Amino acid sequence: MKKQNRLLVILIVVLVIVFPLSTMGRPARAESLKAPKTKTPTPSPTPTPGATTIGNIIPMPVSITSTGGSFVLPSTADIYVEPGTAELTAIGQYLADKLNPSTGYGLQVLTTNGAPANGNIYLTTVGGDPTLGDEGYRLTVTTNLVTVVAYKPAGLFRGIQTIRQILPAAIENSTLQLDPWKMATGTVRDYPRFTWRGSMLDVARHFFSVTDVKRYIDLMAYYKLNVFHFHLSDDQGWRIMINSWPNLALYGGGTQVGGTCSSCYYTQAQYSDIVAYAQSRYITLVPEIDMPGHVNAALASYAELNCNGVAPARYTGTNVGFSSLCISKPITYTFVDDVIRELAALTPGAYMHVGGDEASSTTTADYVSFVSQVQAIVQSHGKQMIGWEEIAQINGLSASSVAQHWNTTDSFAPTAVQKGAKVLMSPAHKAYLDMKYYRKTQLGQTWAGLINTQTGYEWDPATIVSGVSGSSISGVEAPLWTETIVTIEDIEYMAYPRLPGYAELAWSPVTGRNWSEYKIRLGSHGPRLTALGVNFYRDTVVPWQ
Ligand code: TNX
Repeated sequence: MKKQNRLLVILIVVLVIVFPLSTMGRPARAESLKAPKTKTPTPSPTPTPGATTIGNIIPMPVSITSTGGSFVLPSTADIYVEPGTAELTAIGQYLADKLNPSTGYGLQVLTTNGAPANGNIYLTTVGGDPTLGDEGYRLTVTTNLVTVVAYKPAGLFRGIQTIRQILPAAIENSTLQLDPWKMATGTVRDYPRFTWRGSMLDVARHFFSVTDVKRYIDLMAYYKLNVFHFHLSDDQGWRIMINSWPNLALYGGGTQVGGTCSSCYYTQAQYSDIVAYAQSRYITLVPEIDMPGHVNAALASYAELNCNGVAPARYTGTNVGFSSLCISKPITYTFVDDVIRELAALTPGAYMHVGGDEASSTTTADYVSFVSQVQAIVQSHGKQMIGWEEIAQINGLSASSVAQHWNTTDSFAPTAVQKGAKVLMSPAHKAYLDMKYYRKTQLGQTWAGLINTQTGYEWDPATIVSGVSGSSISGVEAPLWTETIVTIEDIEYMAYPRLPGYAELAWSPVTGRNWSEYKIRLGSHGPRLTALGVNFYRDTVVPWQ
């Protein structure tokens, strides 16, 4: 007997002793007959030559243990969930939809009680560890089975992104690719550092279709982001139909930076479709109606909202800080109440973003009076207020309100914390996706500085503002303002590769995080982003594969 064959026989004997036949589940499929079904993850006894370790996951997981073997997804594989869980079936289907185009395996979502036969993927909340939280998960890859266990469905969804990332990059192609689909064996134990890990998209300066918005959301999901902040109104356009004030969309939605824009708003049905799309990716949508400044589109749509009763022309430039709602007029608050009421009814998430930035044509006294009333309106509709950090100036700032830090100095972030509110970190010189990478970058702005991929990554949300740390930080958000951004390709160019870095700042433990290691991991995502069709910027500080 050849040495190799002898080893194989010894191995089979050892396996039969360790796993008696009576404990085996229903018959395993042909390609995995030799291997026992494992209920408890155990290190692979047969390291496969050439097998790698589990790596190159963004955001970096809390802990990874590699066991040196490999799992090869067989063509017969399916995805198993516990019966009676429509939500888990939907999560399984999301994974199937990601894996089927490139593998051609036609993975189906089937139900099981307990672990399925070898050669499958198993997603379960049975035995999920509550200490890992709502988004935590444990992924175990043995030579036989891929298992994600999570306390909540959201954790399974996050774990699925890890499965995608430890498969070969070609898995993300939308057309049939060559197998084998090999994954390194081991265990990933993971949960997020912050509960708010977001990105904002400005659809007011330039309008983007429902398809584009969904594309943005789906790419966010790949990096485990969980909040989509939707900047729906600004001087240049109003993008959501409000039934009680229809001209906001019908007239105010007719312009964008540079000129007119035909029907550039979302119907309420389209908005709800986007909300549901985000929700199915465990991403909470936070709508923003910017006020009392950044309201020229609204003022142009309704003369009565202006202090002088005269509607200004619509605006298609890029200046900021010139418009304001009329703080002293009662109809202003009827308007705010109607808008927030309609939006709150369409929005399952807890937060309403009310803007509040750059209200330089409003006096501080008026600003404070206005935002105080807006906070009460938001709360009367059962929601919590979030606004840009200037909102921290109001006297009765609720502990449930959130101030979004965006200035390049500490600004009002410390004030918000002193008043017991939380701060969301979006410092413009670190986290603004509309800042140019380099002086010569064709798109974007420079007012907050140049932000290459390294600058965007090398900061910590817990130390960026003095005195604002620990539990007073709700998380990290990277806003993409679109004065210079016109197409989805532009969006992708500015967001990638920086957004994965912000996702890591928001998810991964700070200890052990460093650019020299991250840039290599990010470089390994080049083929993934290519397979996903992302128009990413090949920043030369990253060693792209
Ligand atoms: C500042 S950041 C703004 C936006 C602009 C952006 C451009 C903030 C709260 N306001 O109105 O679009 O700069 O970078």
